[in-house]
Amino acid sequence: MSAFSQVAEYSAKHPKPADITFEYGTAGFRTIGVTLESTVFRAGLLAALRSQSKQGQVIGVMITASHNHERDNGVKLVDPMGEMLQQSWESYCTDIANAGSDDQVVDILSYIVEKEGIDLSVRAKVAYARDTRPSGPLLQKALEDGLAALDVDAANFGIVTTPQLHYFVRCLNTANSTSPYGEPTEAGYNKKYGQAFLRLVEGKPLPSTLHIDAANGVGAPQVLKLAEAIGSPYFNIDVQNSDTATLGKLNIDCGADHVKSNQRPPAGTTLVPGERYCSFDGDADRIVYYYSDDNGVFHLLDGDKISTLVATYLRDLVTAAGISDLQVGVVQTAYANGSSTSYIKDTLRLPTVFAKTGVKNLHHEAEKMSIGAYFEANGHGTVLFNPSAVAKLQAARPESPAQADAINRLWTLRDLINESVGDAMSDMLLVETILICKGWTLEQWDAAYTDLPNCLLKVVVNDRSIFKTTDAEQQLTSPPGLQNVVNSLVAKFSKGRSFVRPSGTEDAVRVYAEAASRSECDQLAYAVAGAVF
Ligand code: 16G
Ligand code: ZN
Repeated sequence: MSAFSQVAEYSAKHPKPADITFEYGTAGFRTIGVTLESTVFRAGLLAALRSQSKQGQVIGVMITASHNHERDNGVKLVDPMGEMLQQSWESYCTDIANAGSDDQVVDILSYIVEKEGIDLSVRAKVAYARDTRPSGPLLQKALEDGLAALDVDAANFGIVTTPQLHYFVRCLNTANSTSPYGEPTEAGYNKKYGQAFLRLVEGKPLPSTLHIDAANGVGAPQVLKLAEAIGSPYFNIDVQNSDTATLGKLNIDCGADHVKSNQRPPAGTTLVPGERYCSFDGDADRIVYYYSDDNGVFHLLDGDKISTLVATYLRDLVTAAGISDLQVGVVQTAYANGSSTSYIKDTLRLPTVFAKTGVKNLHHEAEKMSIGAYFEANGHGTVLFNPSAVAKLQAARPESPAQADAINRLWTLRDLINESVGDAMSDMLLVETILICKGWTLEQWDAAYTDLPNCLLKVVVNDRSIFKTTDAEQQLTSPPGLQNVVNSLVAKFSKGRSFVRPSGTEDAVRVYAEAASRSECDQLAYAVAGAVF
């Protein structure tokens, strides 16, 4: 019996909509949820082959559309260390998702087996989960059919955050290694991160209740479980927008994307000066903080502010540890506010590089650094310690109690950080730890630098594929001549900067602009958008 003998029969239960072309984009497939049945079924088949190509290591499949509308859904594959699927496999995903017939699905599987030299006798293992979206159960069933068609050893992790699934995958694949990542359960996740937090804050509770906007998504129940594991009085939180049961509420007028994009609090939240607020997105892999000053002015602490806070803390710890050749670096995207980049370069004196938008791109750049902090301005990011940094920490011989303490803290921080992917809950604990250790309010954190006024516009064009970029999306190479027009517009404004890039998730082009004043920034953005249109 051929390994694929059951595939066509199962595939027939999940026919591809004839009129849709699917693409494995920046964060996997993402579109209207109910149209994704065939795609998710086929993603299950590919996850099986990917696992076999990785000698039976566990591959993850997450069904989510993150911050997007509740009617949308998506699916992405997670590689063995919890990182995004290797880029060379993305085209296989796109090809199989668009196969026109069940037989063609089988042909593509056979082609991949041949091309990748896959040993089909290896038992495939897949771990999967989903968020709270209404189309989730339907898509989960399609996925389970895909896994059944290839007789995969499958583990359902239920309704969890995207970073929790990434964490489970890494735990499962390191379970028998010399450095297991943790227990692959929700309780194991809460224990690992909660205990690291408690060790770092040394018995100091949060200075005041932290108000968390959970976007009416999966972060709501999960952060409550985390807080319970940490225990009172150490982690007092108030979770708002926690209604995952009522249809139509997910990400609507709330959540990290709403707060960052509109630069205002979630609808219905009146900020009290002196209180602390943060927002997750719908699958809890992004976080932003914010507060109101005494004059009622809203202040956003976005991914750039988080990365500078974290990089400063790590740099100071490395210095205190007396490890001279351990370098902290920062990875940003073109969306990083110009003030943050200047602050990292000129004040912190840390190396910084730019990567293309999308977590996988930042992650790969951060891997090249000893300790690499990467954050998108939208609040998605984490910190990676590469093997050489780990070896240096291991070899470090403290010459004073202060050095011993700093080395110990760096080790414990590694346990607090979800290195597999950006994680709102782990990042929240990291920020809270640093603020407690420094005795800082959000206002004190915010004082490091002042963001330049900035603006992001979406321009719907006939064909976004003609927009091609280089230099981490900061320059256009196509359409010809457009970059020169952008340059001449930028030159007219004080501290002006602008770039144009095609979206990786929507059929549109994005225009970003910043300048010395709000009115200059808006003028620049609309002038560039006009040139694009
Ligand atoms: C995806 C990315 C996010 C990025 C966004 C850009 C992941 C997990 N998510 O949501 O990091 O900021 O796409 O969207 O990589 P855009 O290309 O439509 O502007
Ligand atoms: Zn997300």
